[in-house]
Amino acid sequence: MSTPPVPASSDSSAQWVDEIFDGVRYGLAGRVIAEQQSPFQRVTIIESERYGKGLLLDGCWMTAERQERHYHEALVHPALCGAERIERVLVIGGGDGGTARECLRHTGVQHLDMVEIDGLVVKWSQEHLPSIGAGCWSDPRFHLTVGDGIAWVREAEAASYDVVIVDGSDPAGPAEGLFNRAFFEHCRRILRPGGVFATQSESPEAFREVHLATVRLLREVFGHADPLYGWVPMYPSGWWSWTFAAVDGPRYRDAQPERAAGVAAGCEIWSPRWQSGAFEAVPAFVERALADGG
Ligand code: SPD
Repeated sequence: MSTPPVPASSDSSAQWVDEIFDGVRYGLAGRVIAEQQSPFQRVTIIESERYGKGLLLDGCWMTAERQERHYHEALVHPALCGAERIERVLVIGGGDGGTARECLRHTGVQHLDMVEIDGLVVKWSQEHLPSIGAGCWSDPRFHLTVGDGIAWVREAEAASYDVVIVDGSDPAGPAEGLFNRAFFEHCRRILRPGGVFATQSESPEAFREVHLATVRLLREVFGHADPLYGWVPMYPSGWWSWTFAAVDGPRYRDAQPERAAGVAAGCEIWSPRWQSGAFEAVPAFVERALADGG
């Protein structure tokens, strides 16, 4: 039986805007304010009641003004506080600017390349979500290339970055190639000794197999890789992960105090204490699956 649409609130223009995944809806009350098919994906900007303006790609939640810190702080600071040096940073994806913004809060970063495939994501993030990228767009250390991040990594010189961060969407469409062995091997090749790699690694609940496969593969390619668990309430299941990898040991697990002190006061979620707990919060089923190799 079909049910009539339910107004999201007393504001008659508000509707539910949902990501529908595996029989579950993850929705915000709000309204679509811009939508367009780019050469790569459907880009949607909404104005939500609870979390401010937000971005969806192909109907999947990417970010929102009043929730993005859960995601960007968790992705960036374990890497930037763990690498031996942080002069040169590469961000693949990240077109809303939030990852670059958090990286550039570290004064030790001298040069940041960001390679985002979809120019419309950058343009609309600058226009509609300016608080997310904030000062990154005009920071002289920031260098944006609208292009293919997979090709960039393939063509980059060996040992040319201290930190490589992948801020992509789910492994379908333009982000599919950001989860495979060849891509991770190039990321390892372009890291300097003492470098750290970081990627969003999906939900241990909603994307269980992708999550496990990503952690296993990163361990094989880098030698050391560990997932960190947190929450992004608008994403499928709300339970999210980021995985960090390094060649010379799990240096991403312990935040260097001086670097941490430089950014912690400006964080909403991340702190060295939160990070320690989040690396320890490995669900039992993940621990078993990774130990079994099964
Ligand atoms: N299922 C959503 C995964 C999205 C990861 N990237 C978000 C982009 C935020 N900068």
